[in-house]
Amino acid sequence: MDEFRLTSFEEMDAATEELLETGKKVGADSWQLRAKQQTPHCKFGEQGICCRICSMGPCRITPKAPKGICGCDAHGIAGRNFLRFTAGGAATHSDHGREICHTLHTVSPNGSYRVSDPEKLKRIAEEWGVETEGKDIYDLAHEMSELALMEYGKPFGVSRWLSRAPEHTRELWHKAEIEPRAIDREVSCAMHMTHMGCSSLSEALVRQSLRAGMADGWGGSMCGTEFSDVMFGTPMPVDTEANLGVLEKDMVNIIVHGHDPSLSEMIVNYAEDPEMIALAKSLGAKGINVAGVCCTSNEVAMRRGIPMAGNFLAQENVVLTGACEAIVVDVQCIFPALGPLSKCFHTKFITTSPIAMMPDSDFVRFSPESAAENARKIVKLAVENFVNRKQELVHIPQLKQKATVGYSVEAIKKTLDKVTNSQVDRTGTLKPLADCIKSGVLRGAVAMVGCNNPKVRFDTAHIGLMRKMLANDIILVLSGCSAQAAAKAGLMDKRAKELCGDGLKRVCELCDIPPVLHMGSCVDISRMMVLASDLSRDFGVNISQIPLVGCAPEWMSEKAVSIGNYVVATGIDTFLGVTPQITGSSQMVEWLTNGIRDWVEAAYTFETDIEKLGDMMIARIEEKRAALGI
Ligand code: MSK
Repeated sequence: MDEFRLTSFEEMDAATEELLETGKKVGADSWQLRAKQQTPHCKFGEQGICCRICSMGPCRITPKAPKGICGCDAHGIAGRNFLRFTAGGAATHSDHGREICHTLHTVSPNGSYRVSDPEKLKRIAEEWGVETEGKDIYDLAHEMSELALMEYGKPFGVSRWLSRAPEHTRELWHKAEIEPRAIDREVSCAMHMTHMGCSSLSEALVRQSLRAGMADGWGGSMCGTEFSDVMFGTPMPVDTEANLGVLEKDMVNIIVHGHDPSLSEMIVNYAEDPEMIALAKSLGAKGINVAGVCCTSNEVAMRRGIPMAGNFLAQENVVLTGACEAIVVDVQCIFPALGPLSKCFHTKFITTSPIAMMPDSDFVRFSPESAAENARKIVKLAVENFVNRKQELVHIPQLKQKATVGYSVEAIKKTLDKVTNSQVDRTGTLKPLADCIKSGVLRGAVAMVGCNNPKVRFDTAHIGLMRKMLANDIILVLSGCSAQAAAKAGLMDKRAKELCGDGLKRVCELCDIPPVLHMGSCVDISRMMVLASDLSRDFGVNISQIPLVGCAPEWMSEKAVSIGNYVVATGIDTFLGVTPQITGSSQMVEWLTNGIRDWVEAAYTFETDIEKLGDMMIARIEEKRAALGI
């Protein structure tokens, strides 16, 4: 076995520099260049005190002009902006979840989509009080998809998924009036509240921000995750590889990018079709290689072992290799820059959703009803493009690491069952994990999530913080682009246990796991909410008392704010390495970093110095331990 070592930042930067050199030869633009052109950023925007909500303005708050034309102050403006930001994220994740529910409605035994995990479907049905006895599994799937779709617009009641949370947490939500009602209602209500002449009270705007976030994490995202598992399988540990070196010089490379597994699953199926492989071979390729970028990558990696080419800020790099026949995208986190960039190479930039249409792309409209036909067409387009590759532009950086991914909550419990649970008859629980934390073998856990952001040197905050946690015997669960950062660097290789403190290393050896556990895409942070809820029960304490914190060190998107809001609202202190655009309002800063603690027993910490951020996270974990007397 080759010797294990992490890929360094210097190696990654050098690889990017080489690719940018190729880019210069063909006149390509890059995010690095555009980020330079956009700095310094507008101070009003950065502090959240520019209001564009009506056409009397835009109004900007300054010492000389402390109120907008309507009289709204900095607190109201920053608060409204924060709530709209959250609503954007909640809408996005939740609409993804809705698409998945619609896809579930199309399942049939001989169709493009089938039920892969009937047991999970039955479990959810029972949770929702739906009779399963003697019911055909496809009839049940259709019934459940209709019920799930009703979650988006039901006139009365609160989200069905809330029943998964411990009673204490549910009581807090009820008292704070942040239980999400229908998913769409919370987004709609956020837009209503922020319309000119509605809410300008920071407290009310923060409260709805948490509620809209909850509609995402305990609503739309949970629909997306759970019903994706039903259709495509609940992730279980699987080996894969990560970083740009997963692209193959002699093969047709198809990159899937975005978030929705309905498309990527079908692309993977057709890339394995003997007819397509024969076509590729007839055109001089050795075969077809599918790799992923961003959360689509997480989806197909953890269910199919498809390699991960890169995370958010690596998306242009895959095209710059000159070896990408097609970059096929669905929705979210896709740079519009990919169109013009692809035109500098032979790459086909294929958009597939009316929700994410972009210039300079080939649009192949994808729908669950015609999924097979669409996917076949896309794979064929990519394969036929192989002959157009310009060999003189091909340069694939040889950076690649092994990774074990696919730790759903079910997979974590199964892993524990194999090691310890079965011996003491407590299968299906997280009790061994709770015991490890109580005894101090593990000091605690961190849920690290989120994107990349050009404001932070690419991946350094993710990796720096992860290494610090591991050395301090703190286990990590990861999702989204944070998970890919870890995989690219080598932290999802089981041999990375060598970087851990003695306690965590022992746990990794016993359980045969990497020290950072891949839990999926950004929608799958809902899995972490279920994990925290189950851990709270098995630990015998409230979620907020568990030595567990959340962290998004390089976040950038509206979705990330929505996520942050539901993680905090669930009782998990959350640490951000990029400050949200609210600092123009002392009230907003106070509410988010302190005030909300009275409602949900957790709050945010913002700190851009990553060393300090890590120290604060460890200190918080240790405080929680001390409070429990462990
Ligand atoms: S893809 S939201 S850059 S995690 Fe989910 Fe990555 Fe952030 Fe998009």
